[in-house]
Amino acid sequence: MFEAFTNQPIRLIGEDGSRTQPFELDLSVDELLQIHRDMIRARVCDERLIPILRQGKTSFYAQSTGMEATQIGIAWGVKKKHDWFWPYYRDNGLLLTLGMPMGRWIAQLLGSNEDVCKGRQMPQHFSDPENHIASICSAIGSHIAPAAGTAIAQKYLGTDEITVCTFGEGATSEGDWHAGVNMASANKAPCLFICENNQYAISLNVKDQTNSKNIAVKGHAYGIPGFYVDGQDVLAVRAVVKQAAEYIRAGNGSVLIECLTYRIGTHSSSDDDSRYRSKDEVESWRAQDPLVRFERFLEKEGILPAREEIEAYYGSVLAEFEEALQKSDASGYPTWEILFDDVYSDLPDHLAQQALYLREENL
Ligand SMILES: Cc1ncc(C[n+]2csc(CCOP(=O)(O)OP(=O)(O)O)c2C)c(N)n1
Repeated sequence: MFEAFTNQPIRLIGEDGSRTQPFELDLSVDELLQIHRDMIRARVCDERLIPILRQGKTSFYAQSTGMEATQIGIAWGVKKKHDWFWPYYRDNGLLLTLGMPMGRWIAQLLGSNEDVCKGRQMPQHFSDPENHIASICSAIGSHIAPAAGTAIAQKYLGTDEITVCTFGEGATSEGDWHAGVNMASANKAPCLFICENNQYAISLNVKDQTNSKNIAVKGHAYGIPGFYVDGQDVLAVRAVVKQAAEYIRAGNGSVLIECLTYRIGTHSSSDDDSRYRSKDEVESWRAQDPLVRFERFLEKEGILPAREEIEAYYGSVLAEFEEALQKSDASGYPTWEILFDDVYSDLPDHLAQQALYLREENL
């Protein structure tokens, strides 16, 4: 059992890949290797999306390199296609590991005809009802209260689903965050709030974001447990998320988890990070790569695949990416006419007239 409100982040694997404490591994070798592949898949896609952005195929992207242990650990601690998710725009590893097809994500980034929203959401504001992933909200913190509402509905309906809501540490300074966490807690709603603390809200360092010792302690204010976890340790994140999910499913109300991680890339495609952090700092975190740490662990356990096998997997993910990209691009792009679709079952007269006008103008 992990304790809430620890002073140090909960950790199972050290930098060198060895166990920091004795623990029983409740994952098979196949599962451990799948976690490794999930981390690689997230990393490859993230790196591949930068040139896609520079080629102008999409106009916005939020990188997640360095945050794979947090995001893949979360996905492995919950019940996929069962629990419901209110993620945020940087959750690339989470969406892929929850089962959202890569092609569906790429179509959303491109806004092509294959996109479920046909380009009517901002790029990287994905959704995937099939995998219980709600649409991304651009206004920071604005998805916390809807997540609390989802959890209250789950309790009311008597399901054994839980709601998982992720956000950056910047979101915890928004009024919406406090209202939402309070609402979930006061209703003893089955809601798991997870802060992916990557230490910067655009240019603002977490130390200037809050005077609290960390984010997890904010659980005290709402009477819910707050767990402080090493977000570079995929097994620790998965184990704490799993324990919290079981506690919530047993009817104990909400939980807050903070995963301490780092954003290696820039905040978004329109950010110059040299204005607010040093190269040395970025390099020191690059040296604490969660993927490398997990590989060291697998090596110590004697189950790390041969380098050629790992390289082959990188290649297969790249091939999957290129195929999905080409397929999405080839599906074409929506015209203005979709503006009038999917909102009303019977288009009101004034909109029908506007559509007619645009068609006559041959726009
Ligand atoms: C209500 C609101 N205020 C400001 C912004 C502009 N904004 C976009 S992302 C961001 C930083 C969010 O930081 P954090 O929650 O820590 O997540 P991160 O991007 O670091 O993963 C801000 C301030 C916004 N989208 N919404």
